[in-house]
Amino acid sequence: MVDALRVIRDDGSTDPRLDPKFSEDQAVAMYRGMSLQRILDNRMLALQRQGRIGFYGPSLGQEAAIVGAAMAMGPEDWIVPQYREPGAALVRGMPLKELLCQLMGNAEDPVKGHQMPCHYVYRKGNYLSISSPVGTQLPHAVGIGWAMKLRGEKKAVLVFFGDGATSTGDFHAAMNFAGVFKTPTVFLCNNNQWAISVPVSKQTASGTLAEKASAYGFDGIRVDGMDALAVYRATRDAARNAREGLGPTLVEAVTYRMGPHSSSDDPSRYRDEAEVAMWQARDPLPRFRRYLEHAGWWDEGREARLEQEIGDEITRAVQEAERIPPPAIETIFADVYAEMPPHLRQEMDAFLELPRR
Ligand SMILES: Cc1ncc(C[n+]2csc(CCOP(=O)(O)OP(=O)(O)O)c2C)c(N)n1
Ligand SMILES: [Mg+2]
Repeated sequence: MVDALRVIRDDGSTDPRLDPKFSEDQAVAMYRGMSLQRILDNRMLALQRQGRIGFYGPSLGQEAAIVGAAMAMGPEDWIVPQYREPGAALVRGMPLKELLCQLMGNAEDPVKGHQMPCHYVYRKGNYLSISSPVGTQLPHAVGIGWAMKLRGEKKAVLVFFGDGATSTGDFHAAMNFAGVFKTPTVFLCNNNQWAISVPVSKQTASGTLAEKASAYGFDGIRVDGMDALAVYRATRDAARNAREGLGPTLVEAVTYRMGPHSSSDDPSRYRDEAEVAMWQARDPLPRFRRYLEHAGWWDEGREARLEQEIGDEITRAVQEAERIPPPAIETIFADVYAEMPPHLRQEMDAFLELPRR
């Protein structure tokens, strides 16, 4: 791997120059966030196979890059997700049940089933709704940052995207605009080596993704994305600079998509198992656990209790969400206009007539 910022060493000790010096509570909260994301992923993939949810996109292997970055942002900042970051929504305080309701598209889904499953939104936590087209969230995030700047607010925006998104026109437009207007944007590229079946080597001829920032006139930094403290450190510093008016930063988190692209994908069709095994040895969870153990904050007992607690929490949320009925038919026609125009009302009335006929 090309040189990347690392904080947690193999033995669980940290680089003293870069260690963010967490308290035990902060460190455990970070591990909890990553474990929640991991256990949730496995449970949701199983739920999808049982036909209880329609679709799921896991983030197996990317927990450090997602939770580490989200925890580095302040409560007033905004998070603009890609589609693999329920872990970041949960960090912002989204209740697990609400997340499950979104996956089921039921009556308590905040977007009433109008979005695809896995397209969470958590307005209270400044967590923007997800856009399916690759890369379109990048100009959105720059626009939000620009608005903050025009209003004189000292806030920052964190935007997540993948290595594949760096090949889109939206990436270049967003990076260029952010550089010229010095918007308070933290570009967090999750370089997980694959864009469905396209490897990163076919995505770019650049040596790294981070170096693309220099063409737009700002800094790019490459971090070990399997090291939550390294991601936290780089994101926290970038967000601080953004709030201080110093402009954007591109953070390339080098990770690996250990699982399938989504519940509709079978990666054994296009990639070598040996590659997966190589990256599994760098799994961000055992890595962080070694850091906790080295600090004297963790043991088998705490691990077992955490797993049990998270498992029970997810079970409760699933049970509660499954009791909620689908959204009312009328909701299909709602939320299009502030006030429903006559032609739409006519369509709705005709539609509601159907079952009666
Ligand atoms: C504009 C557009 N083209 C194609 C797709 C289909 N698609 C969905 S995700 C994806 C790959 C994205 O890869 P990357 O940006 O590396 O993110 P990752 O899935 O690896 O997290 C593609 C091609 C899409 N959603 N939008
Ligand atoms: Mg990718």
